Amino acid sequence: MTHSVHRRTAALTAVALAGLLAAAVPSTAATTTAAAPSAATSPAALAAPDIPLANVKAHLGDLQSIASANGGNRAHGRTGYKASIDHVKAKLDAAGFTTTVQQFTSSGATGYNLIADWPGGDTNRVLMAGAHLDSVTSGPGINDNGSGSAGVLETALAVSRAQLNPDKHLRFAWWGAEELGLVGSKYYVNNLPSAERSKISGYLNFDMIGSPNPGYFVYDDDPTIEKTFKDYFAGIGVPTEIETEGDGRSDHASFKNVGIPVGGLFTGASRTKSSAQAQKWGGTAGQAFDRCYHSSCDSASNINDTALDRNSDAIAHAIWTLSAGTTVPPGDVYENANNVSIPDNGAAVTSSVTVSGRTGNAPAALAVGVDIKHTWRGDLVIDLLAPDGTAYRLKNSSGSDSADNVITTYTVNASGESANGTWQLKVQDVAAQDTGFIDSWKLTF
Ligand code: DTR
Ligand code: ZN
Ligand code: ZN
Ligand code: CA
Repeated sequence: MTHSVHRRTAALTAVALAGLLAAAVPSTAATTTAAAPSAATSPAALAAPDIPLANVKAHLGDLQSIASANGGNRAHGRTGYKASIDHVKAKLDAAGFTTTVQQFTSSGATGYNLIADWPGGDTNRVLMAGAHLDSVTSGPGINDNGSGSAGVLETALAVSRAQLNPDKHLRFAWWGAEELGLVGSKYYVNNLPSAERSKISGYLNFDMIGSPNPGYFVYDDDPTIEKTFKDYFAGIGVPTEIETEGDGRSDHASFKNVGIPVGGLFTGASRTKSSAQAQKWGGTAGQAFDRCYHSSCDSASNINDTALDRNSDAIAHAIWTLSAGTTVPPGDVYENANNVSIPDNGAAVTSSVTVSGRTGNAPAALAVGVDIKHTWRGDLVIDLLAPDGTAYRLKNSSGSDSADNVITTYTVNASGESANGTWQLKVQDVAAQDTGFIDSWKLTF
């Protein structure tokens, strides 16, 4: 994916105006801030497509038919499970994925994992998404976990339709024998060479995403992944809660146990929806999120379409967003070229840039380029202020430094700061005589 780098500086009129304002009215306020130009149009991640609910439902219908034709279930070691694997594999092969069926044995029966790699992307940075495809023996397992399997499948097919070419390599997985104790995903991780494990930047898990009396729960294992999902739901006005019952209870645990960042979504199982939850999500208080959990009634009618639709779209949002890479290649510049006068031996002044459209935190080596025209630069104290107000000292005053101008680039470890927001350069002249102004400054990510 090529990133266009844009350098944006404010129009000259704004520069003249800011200069006049600052000069004509020595600031009595604590700081004078030049108007921040609109941020450089950083290459935001491509927006994910809508995942058609009808397509996801069609996959659930297929899985229901498979269960009905194979003794009423799709459990590990039963014919219904292998038929499910074959069905999903065929769709992915037809869509251009490179598929692998990984066999293992559990409880005396052969189990199968299906791995589907989307060709392209940096194979040293792999984003994975998965769902267990097996049901319990007592029923067809449409919500648990046809829903997650279908949502991941349709997202993978959407990647193919879009011919997505993300920074990261995409890998999708459908696990066997989860109901026997995460057997398939554990087998996959345990048999993955450590060099391959270290390439996995994150694993997203989807186990029960269409519960009939749904809640909207987000795993809180990794902050970046959690935020990606929470931002999505906030964007569609749906409140979420942190998933609290899941630790160790689904396939993400296999990845988390070896230190891979994980996240995921869940709409609830046998726990009861509270009144407060019914208030915010609708549905029925005092009733289980899924009354058919692990039961024969977990069939195609045991699905809430709105929850399935929202969560499927959230899967696509996370895939598109997190595969775009957490940092845009160096060279993405955010600049403010407004002149800001620095009062002699007076209050600090600031100049700001607004960063938006980035994901995650700022880099550990954030380049802060400054161009300050000022005689006897030893008068000056310079700080970088992060969006949350954290100050990073760039330069202390130095009475003996009589040279003119500060035209240099500082490197700041800003990895603890959210990249997006308004960053400020703060400059104060702390000694009488000699004056100057901020000519321009910039952040380079
Ligand atoms: N272990 C899943 C269902 C399940 C129960 N609680 C959670 C929390 C988070 C994810 C999944 C689950 C199963 O029975 O397949
Ligand atoms: Zn289950
Ligand atoms: Zn499950
Ligand atoms: Ca001075």
